[in-house]
Amino acid sequence: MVGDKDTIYAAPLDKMVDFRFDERVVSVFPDMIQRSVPGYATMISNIGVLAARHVKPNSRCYDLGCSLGAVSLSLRHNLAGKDCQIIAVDNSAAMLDKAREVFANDKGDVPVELVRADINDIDISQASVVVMNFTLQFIAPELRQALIQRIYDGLMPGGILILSEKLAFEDESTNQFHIDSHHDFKRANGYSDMEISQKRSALEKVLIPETLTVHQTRLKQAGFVFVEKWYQCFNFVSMVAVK
Ligand code: GEK
Repeated sequence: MVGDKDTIYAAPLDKMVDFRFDERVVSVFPDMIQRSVPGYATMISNIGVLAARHVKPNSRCYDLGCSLGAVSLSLRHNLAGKDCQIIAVDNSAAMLDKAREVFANDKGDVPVELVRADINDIDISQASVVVMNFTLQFIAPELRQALIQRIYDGLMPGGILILSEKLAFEDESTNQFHIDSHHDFKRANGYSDMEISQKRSALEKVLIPETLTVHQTRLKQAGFVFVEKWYQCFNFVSMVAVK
């Protein structure tokens, strides 16, 4: 996937507005996420690998908060011939319009349905794989347990949830270590100190990270029998939970 270079926060902004997934973000999204999330490409390709082991015949695979469909593409290319269907959901019209173009140019044969909806409202059923790749962090914390429970309830026995999140750490020095390392990663990828700081302010009330313990406890409380962190780079983690 190609797009423009992310320069959204490159010039000083008079007024800081909360981050939104609008047309401007969509046009730079592949560049933005690649330069902002350490390990993004590794996570995307291995989500397909993990899914291939756990997918079941005649089942659905959900990509919740699909953005431009990177996870769905990875699923599609790893699940050929597996008798499943992919349902990719996002509530940003701008994201889904662009995602439609992405899938129109993709040759995979696993059916993909793109749905514009709030993931808190959709039906989840007959699922063998559910992926939330950096989406739960944008859901209001008080709604998170109910969403994880609906995912658990909609999964077949043995089905999996892959959950990737930006983490917070209880211990202040550990937290600071990861924040500083992440900012170094962004600097190494060409973002200026001003871009890093303006983006941080824009995300402050929108992206609410939690600790690994909070995530693990929530997943166990929903009923998942196996919960494992399979990837971490700095404060970015991906977990797998098996029903
Ligand atoms: C990737 N998974 O490339 N309902 C539906 N979609 C939502 C909601 C909601 N309530 N809240 C946020 N979103 C992708 C990256 S980005 C992560 C996911 C990031 C959507 C939002 O519109 C956006 O497209 C996505 O969740 C989060 O692997 O940009 O850091």
